[in-house]
Amino acid sequence: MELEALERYKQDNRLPLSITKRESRLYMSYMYVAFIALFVGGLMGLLQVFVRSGHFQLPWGIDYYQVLTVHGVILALVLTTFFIIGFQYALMGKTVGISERQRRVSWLAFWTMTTGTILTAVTIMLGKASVLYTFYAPLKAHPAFYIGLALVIIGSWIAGFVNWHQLYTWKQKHRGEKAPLLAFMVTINMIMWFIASLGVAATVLIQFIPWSLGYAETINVLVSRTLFWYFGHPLVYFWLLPAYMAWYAIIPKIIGGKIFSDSLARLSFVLFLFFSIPVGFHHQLTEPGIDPTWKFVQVVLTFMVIVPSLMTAFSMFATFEITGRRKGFGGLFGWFKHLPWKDVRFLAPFLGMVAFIPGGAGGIINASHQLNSIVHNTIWVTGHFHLTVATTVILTFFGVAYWLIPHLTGRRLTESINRLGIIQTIVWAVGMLIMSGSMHIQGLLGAPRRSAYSDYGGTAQAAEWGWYQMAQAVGGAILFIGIGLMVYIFIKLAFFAPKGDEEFPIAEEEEEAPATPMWLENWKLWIAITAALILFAYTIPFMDIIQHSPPGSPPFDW
Ligand code: HAS
Ligand code: CU
Repeated sequence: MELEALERYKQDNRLPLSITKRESRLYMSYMYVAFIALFVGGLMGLLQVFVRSGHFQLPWGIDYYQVLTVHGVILALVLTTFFIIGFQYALMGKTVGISERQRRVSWLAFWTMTTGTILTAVTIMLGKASVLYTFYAPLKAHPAFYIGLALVIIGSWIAGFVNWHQLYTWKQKHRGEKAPLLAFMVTINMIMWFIASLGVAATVLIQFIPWSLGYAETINVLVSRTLFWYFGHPLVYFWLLPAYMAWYAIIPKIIGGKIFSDSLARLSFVLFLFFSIPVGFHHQLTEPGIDPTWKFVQVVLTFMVIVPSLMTAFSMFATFEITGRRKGFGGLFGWFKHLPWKDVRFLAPFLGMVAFIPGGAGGIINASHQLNSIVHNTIWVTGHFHLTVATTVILTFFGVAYWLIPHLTGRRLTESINRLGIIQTIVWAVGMLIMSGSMHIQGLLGAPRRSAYSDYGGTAQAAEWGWYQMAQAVGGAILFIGIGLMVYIFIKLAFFAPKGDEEFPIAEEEEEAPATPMWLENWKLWIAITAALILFAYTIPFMDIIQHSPPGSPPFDW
């Protein structure tokens, strides 16, 4: 009873709440699935880089594309979604609390997602869905693959509804107050995710499932790709925004500083909501059948979505500099020295930020129509997303795991685990530098993505790729060591580290910063603007696609 009173006191006074054992179990369940996925997906990655080196063949008749599908689905879709939802739940639990009922419904979300994951994974393992993570039509998978994916999405929606309800419940008790920053951010990310995943749900339910069940003979390829990319681009921001949550609200605490600007952070998230979705055409720039004018419109909107990332970069530098100067480190770059380089909770996300400088620049290259025609469908793009999602996002998630896992399991991040974590971070950064660097160069030399090894009949061009393919294998092998280390650290933090009370770091706002204006929480307006932008960017070209697309394609079955 006393504990309850304490929690109520904390809630009334907007203090971070405690996470109960029962809640921890929920959040940890997501983490277990995420880290199992990391291991399985990482192993597949290792096999791929070996195959592509030209010196290794998969045993027992295993198919390269089957391995590649496991890799993409299990890492890009399963690992990310489970980690994000578990992490976001923890953020909500800590800032606005979770009720008994909300917690119970959250288990429904977990089991729906897990059932979907198992269904999809088994279908791929049986060789019935070697269609890669983008499952482009007319590649056809067994219906269970699509049904499994649909369940993962539906489960994530349930999680989103719970998150919104958590904030709503809190608001009822705190009328007229602004939502805690992290709860605001989670809410935005789940709104964006919900609106975006309607696109993939539509193509899966209306096109893929009936077609794979044999009720429809053909499939409209262009419609399916357009609906997929309507979802596929915001998907990458669904991965990025939780990393930004950690950068804005958690890293400042870890370095002993404060949040540079609460309003700037909120505004950047609102801008992500606006501009993440109406930009899918930048993945279809080389596709015939879409009017170039509308490609241009969506490219312009893509350049808009770069703005909130630049705001984030600005904000990070400001936080680092202000904190350093306050600690008495003067000079032009003296403040840089104060950063806690030996704290893995900082180092891992920091290297993630550094990777986003070339990663984001590569994105701007991709989005430029003329340059896209040089890099599209080459392994450059694979290099790009290994910098963005597999370095920036994942290193930040690892950085979060170092304190979140022990916090949830009542353990401690010991000195020795911290040291191992630093080694892990460096191994990851070096492995990725080699692998992603060689992918970028190889792509510029014309090497294709989404394809197994071939010397293309001994052509001179393919011969040019050789060394880079070897380097790719070296980088990939180093990364696999990184995965081994991370899984070991996870197990240690979850089950074996000494008992303790690890901090859940949430930074406070700068005192001098002006108060955050309440209009930033005008949800209805934000959703209306988002819908208007989507309708503007998609209505006419989509009608055009439906009316003029070529006849549907019969399945290409493995
Ligand atoms: Fe991308 C393809 C454009 C960001 C992921 N992207 C992909 C694919 C994935 C992906 C998975 O326009 C492949 C999909 C497939 O399978 O076909 N991308 C962009 C643009 C951005 C961008 C414009 N991408 C991301 C992020 C991802 C991601 C984030 C995952 C998390 N991308 C494209 C395009 C394609 C594409 C085309 C299609 C290519 C094709 O032809 O197929 C922007 O959001 C980037 C903006 C970011 C910045 C960087 C800001 C820097 C920051 C760090 C600050 C550092 C600090 C550290 C503070 C402008 C915030 C201090 C450092 C010191 C040194 C002191
Ligand atoms: Cu994109």
